[in-house]
Amino acid sequence: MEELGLPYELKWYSRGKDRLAPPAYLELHPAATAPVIEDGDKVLTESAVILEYICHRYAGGRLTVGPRDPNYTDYLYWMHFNNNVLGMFFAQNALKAGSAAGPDAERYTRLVKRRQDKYYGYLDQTLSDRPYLAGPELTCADIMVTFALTELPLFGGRPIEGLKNVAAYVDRIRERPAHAKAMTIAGPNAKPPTG
Ligand SMILES: N[C@@H](CCC(=O)N[C@@H](CS)C(=O)NCC(=O)O)C(=O)O
Repeated sequence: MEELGLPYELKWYSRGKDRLAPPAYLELHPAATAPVIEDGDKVLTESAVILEYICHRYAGGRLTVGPRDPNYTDYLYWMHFNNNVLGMFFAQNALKAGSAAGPDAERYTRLVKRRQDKYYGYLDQTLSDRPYLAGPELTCADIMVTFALTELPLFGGRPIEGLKNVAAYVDRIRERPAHAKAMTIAGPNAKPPTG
């Protein structure tokens, strides 16, 4: 919303003592995943869905790439990159929690490591010749992927150490006024609004 300069209201839901989403958040949507948006009587989850919905419905397709554009496949691929990242993240957490043991644990550990190495390696390689993932301009694909690079490591996701082009890309994103403002309002160090 900050990148598009559109008006919105941010609602804050504090976690319960169990560190899970509170009942009011579950009432909003049974998936209880973040993010969730409310637009009139519509309630939407899934970040990729939310991004495309807002850009097409309220911004004439800005920040998106169309099927006839030459960079469409790049856009599509990076829009969905988090499917892999989050899969690895949850597998890693399950392994840490000890839900897999013996040969299974060993196999999954190797699988996660191999995927992490290859996927993040491909990300770094992609960013060697372009400032943003789908080309010269920021798109929703960058908004999708940035979360995995800046926020997920705070919860145990793969850090970006050793990935030179990714590190420069993250700096580039952080320098954007819209990103900086969004982080002030809703980033990991943001405080709930008072009153
Ligand atoms: N595929 C979903 C994944 C959403 C997701 O798992 N979000 C995390 C936060 S980043 C979540 O809701 N975790 C549960 C929790 O934090 O309680 C999307 O892209 O929106």
